[in-house]
Amino acid sequence: MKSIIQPSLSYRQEGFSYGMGRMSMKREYKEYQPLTEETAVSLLQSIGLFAETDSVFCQEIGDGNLNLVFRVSHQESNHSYIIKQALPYAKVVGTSWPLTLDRARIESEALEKAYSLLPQFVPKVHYSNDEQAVTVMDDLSHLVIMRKGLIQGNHYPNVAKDIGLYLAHTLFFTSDFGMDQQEKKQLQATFANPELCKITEDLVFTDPYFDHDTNDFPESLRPFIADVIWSDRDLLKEVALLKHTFLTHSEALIHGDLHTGSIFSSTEETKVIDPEFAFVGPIGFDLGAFIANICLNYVSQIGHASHQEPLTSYRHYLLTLLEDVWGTFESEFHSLWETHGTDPLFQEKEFRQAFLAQVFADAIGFAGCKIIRRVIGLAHVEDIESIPEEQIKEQVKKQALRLGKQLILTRHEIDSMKNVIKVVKEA
Ligand code: SR1
Ligand code: MG
Repeated sequence: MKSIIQPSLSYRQEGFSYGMGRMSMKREYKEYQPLTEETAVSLLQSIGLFAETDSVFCQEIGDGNLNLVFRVSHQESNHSYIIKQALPYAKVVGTSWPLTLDRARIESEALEKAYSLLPQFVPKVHYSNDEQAVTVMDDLSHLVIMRKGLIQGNHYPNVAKDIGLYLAHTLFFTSDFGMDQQEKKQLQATFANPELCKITEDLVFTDPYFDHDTNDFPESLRPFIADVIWSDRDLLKEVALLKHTFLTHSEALIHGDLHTGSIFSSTEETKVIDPEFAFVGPIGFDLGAFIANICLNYVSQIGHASHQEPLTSYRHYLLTLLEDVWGTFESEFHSLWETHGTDPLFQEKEFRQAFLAQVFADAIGFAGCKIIRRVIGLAHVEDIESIPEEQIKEQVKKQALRLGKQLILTRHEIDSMKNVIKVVKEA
């Protein structure tokens, strides 16, 4: 549904009542209300981002699994904002899956934290309201969701280096290496996110390894999954170790869901969005999410032969993203550690190297789990699901499962991105 809201039609939602402008805001709302295209406009007028006399256009554009997303633009100047509102349930399943509204607070606070460190890599938050689970932020529609760009065969020369920098800074400065260790305990409390963590614990680490009713795969894949995944006891042990790391390693404030659908790109710009799964967790998890989604696109490319560039050449480009993200992350993290380390004992070079080697192994293991969940579990990826030819799609899913499993099982031996790339190519 699209709405053009003329000034004469401007509508004030019962429950929202504000004074003029942001600073004099007076909140008198009573209870949470899902926004409509009309009340979304009214909200932006109430907080002074648009005037009551402005003609604005509003559209609900959310295509994710969980939230409402409105784009509100000024008709004459085309200036626009995004309003994101959490629903009290998981949109992908429906009202039968209640979900905390606190994730909106987590998301806006995580965006603000990242903005304070790296304003070039995240949208600016203009307004947030915890009770209404609303965040108003920059509109990034001039950029493309990276996942969609990769499916079309686009190149983004800066994105992997930008993500490497984003991760090095956000993770270092929220870890016990780069911040006051007493304040970090407070950070853990602020970002306690048990319900969203539980989604990851179940959907990434547990359900895909059993014949669970949240799983979602074609029946034709069942014998393969039963044989290659469910009956491999070594694999189950390694996934259990990774799940335990996810549950217990409170290393830094992580994004928590850094797949290629959470990244906006162009040839010049990179912006990270959607940190509603943020919590203080293992540093390798965000790297693993990025690596997994590049690998998923890599295996899916055989089913998207329509673009200009030859398959081998585009795949080669995708593999350079893996080298760039890790190479940039590792050297920037080391350099921040040398110059901004807060604990003298942790400055020991061999400790730093040992720690980052563990982060690398974790990242590769988490990448394997995230590949497998996108084939067996709930919430798939467009890279694979949009393959038009069913037989190719099934082959790609099998290839992804073999690759995910191999990464998990060999993560302690493949100690460089060059070796990871070998595994990807062999799959
Ligand atoms: C019910 S939420 C399903 C998935 O969507 C999000 O993007 C997360 O990846 C989550 O696991
Ligand atoms: Mg998301």
